[in-house]
Amino acid sequence: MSASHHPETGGSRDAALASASAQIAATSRGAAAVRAFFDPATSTISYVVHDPVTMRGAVIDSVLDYDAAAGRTSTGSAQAILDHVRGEGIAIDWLLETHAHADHLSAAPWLRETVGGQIAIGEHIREVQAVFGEIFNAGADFRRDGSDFDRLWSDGDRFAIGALPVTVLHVPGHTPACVAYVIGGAVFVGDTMFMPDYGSARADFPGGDAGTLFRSLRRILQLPGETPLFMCHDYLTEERQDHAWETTVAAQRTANIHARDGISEEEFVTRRRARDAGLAMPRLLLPSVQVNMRAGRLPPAEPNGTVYLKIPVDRL
Ligand SMILES: N[C@@H](CCC(=O)N[C@@H](CS)C(=O)NCC(=O)O)C(=O)O
Ligand SMILES: [Fe+2]
Repeated sequence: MSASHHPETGGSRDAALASASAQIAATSRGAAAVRAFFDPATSTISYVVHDPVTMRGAVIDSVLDYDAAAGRTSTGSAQAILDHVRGEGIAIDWLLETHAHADHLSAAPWLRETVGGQIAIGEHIREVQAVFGEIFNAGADFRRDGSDFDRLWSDGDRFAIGALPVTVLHVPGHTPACVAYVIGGAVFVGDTMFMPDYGSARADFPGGDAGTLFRSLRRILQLPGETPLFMCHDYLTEERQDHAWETTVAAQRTANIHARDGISEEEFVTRRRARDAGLAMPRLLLPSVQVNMRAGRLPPAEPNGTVYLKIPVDRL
């Protein structure tokens, strides 16, 4: 990654951001069809985005349902995505992950089998694989070079979904590998910011960093004010009991409780660290990470044909 692409440098020398801004300005409103799928078990929002002209599409951050007590996976959430894709007649080219999720298993491999598409994530997934490969004592058969994924993105990478241009922004902080997808005129922000009244994602996972998260989040907020932003989670607030996942750059700059205009990096970091100190680990952290670091595939079955997930004791 060149210095001019690095999120920390920001400002006018940020070529990837300039490219994303130009793309947004050149895209007519509503060019991308967006359908959201809310998973109540993990408060995750998955998206199907497609180009209504060519009917090519992408799935972002799909969920494989997991009953931790029973050790059982199921595909109700992913089936809803599949039904939408088939019902609309969308040809899926991409199964996009914003990061290696720590709270749910990805359904990307199941969707790859059923609707097709290539599984893609940010190139810094290698750092996540190195850290968690060691924590899970994953052994030599676990490849830590990102090659379990079909495609790894660098900051500023561009591709297309049908006629919709896409720019990838590396937005680390919540995890080292987080990316945001600028698709046509909208941004799928992953776990960077949440709705204005909830603020931001936690930054206390291995490889996470609050200052880095602040710079990533503020980088996205340099995009044009009217740009729609789609969240990856919504956990509600005391005042708001209806789930919401869409806002704009301008709304975040005015009202985000952690990172609106005028809040310094130092203030953000102090507040973020204080909040993170009181958060419990996500309920599905251990099952999720050991699966998602393998691009959503389960570990290999043991000789009796059963797949086992590991629980590292007293490690986290
Ligand atoms: N209670 C949820 C929490 C999940 C969680 O920690 N989510 C991350 C994103 S992966 C986060 O940033 N949470 C912010 C917060 O809980 O305030 C669970 O157990 O799944
Ligand atoms: Fe996350």
